[in-house]
Amino acid sequence: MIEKVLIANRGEIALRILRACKELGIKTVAVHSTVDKDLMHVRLADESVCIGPPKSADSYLNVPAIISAMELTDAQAVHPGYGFLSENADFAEQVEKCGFIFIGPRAETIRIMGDKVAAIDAMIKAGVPTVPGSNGPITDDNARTLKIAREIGYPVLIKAAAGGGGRGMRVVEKEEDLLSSITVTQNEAGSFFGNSMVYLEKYLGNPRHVEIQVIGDGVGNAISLGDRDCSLQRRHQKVVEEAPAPGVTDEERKNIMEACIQACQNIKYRGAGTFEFLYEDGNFYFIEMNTRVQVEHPVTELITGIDIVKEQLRVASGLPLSVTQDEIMIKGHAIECRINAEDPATFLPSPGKVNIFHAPGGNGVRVDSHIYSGYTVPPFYDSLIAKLITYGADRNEALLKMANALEEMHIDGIKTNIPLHQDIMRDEGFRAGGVNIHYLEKKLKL
Ligand code: MV4
Repeated sequence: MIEKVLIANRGEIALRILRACKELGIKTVAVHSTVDKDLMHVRLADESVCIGPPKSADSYLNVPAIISAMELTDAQAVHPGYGFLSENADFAEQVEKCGFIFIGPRAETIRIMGDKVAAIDAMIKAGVPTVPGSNGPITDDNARTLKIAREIGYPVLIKAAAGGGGRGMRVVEKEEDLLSSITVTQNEAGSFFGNSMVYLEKYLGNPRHVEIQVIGDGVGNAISLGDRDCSLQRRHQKVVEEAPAPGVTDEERKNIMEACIQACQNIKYRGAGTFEFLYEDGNFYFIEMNTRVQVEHPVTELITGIDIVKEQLRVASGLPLSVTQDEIMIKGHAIECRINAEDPATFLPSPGKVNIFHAPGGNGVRVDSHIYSGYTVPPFYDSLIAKLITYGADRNEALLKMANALEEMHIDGIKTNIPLHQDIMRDEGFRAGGVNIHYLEKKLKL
């Protein structure tokens, strides 16, 4: 097992990683910006290094500073968490070139998945179902482009190969608009991502966002921990996630898990990963793969009993996965509410001092949070301050526990979106299960 890990992140995920390291007897190094010296994981880490000023570009994204901190503390490996450098292939490559372990996939894998055209190509080869589309870049042969779009059928969606997470997309309703929209999207992609490549997909009108968690050992073995439904989102920010996805049949689940496992085996995938699908009328359509641990990983941990971060640390150490696929049982139901420091009505960030934090508890209640009474939420980073996760024998029990836990949770001093979550837990459509990606935004407009 790796002996010392540097945690190149902050907030709740840094604390989550620190806890997994401690359980495995791994020494920890926290790196932090000047405003983050009072973070909970910095206090709990064996060592800490200040890597720069508040702005992320100067600290959490500062590759030389992070690699220097690894040298200085003699850390063996770096865990990037989510966001920041977690899906930066150049960072992963530099870490390995300097003789350290990157806790995640090989740089080459990160690079392939960062190029959505290459990712889709890899999925088609592995037999993972994808959205009907161009299955390759749009060229300057306009006759060919028009033919492809006509075969797909309108509306079509133009996507940037370097995009993802909702950036660099444009819907085209009719043929007259296709070529001009492609030019606009190519130009935007060129200036946003430094890569103007775009591709086409059939635009799905009312899909759900259902994703599959996988873990590979890097030498050809891979397992899947099932699915999560993340359809409840606003402006591409997930608000509530749950596992398993309501209404997905056991057979649908088994088939899509098998396809994802096959894809991981094909590319000798290493570490934790997520296959993102659109799910419509009982069919899965691959859109993107995330090569990091995700914010919503706890719902999967609760329904499988597997600690995803510990598996990441095992695999990065060159150890086998702790379980085989036939040992994985999906049991019960879990729901996660992302608690943000934001105004529940305007969604504007609400940083500042937390005078009182009282966490809920009880059987089936998990709180992943770095905040404490007296902690000041800085304005420089993501507004996620806590994840409240409940687990029940079935979805209804998880919902009941969530409503109770939200009522017990008390955060005084800053505004939070707890009232929004309470409203969602009472919402009839959400309670019925299986709402699509537009549901929350439509509800909020009422
Ligand atoms: C789509 C789509 C409809 N049809 N692709 C948005 C983020 C990026 N990950 C992919 N996205 C979408 N791709 C096709 N062919 C609709 C979306 C989409 C979406 C997807 C998942 C979760 C929330 C979303 C919100 C708006 C649009």
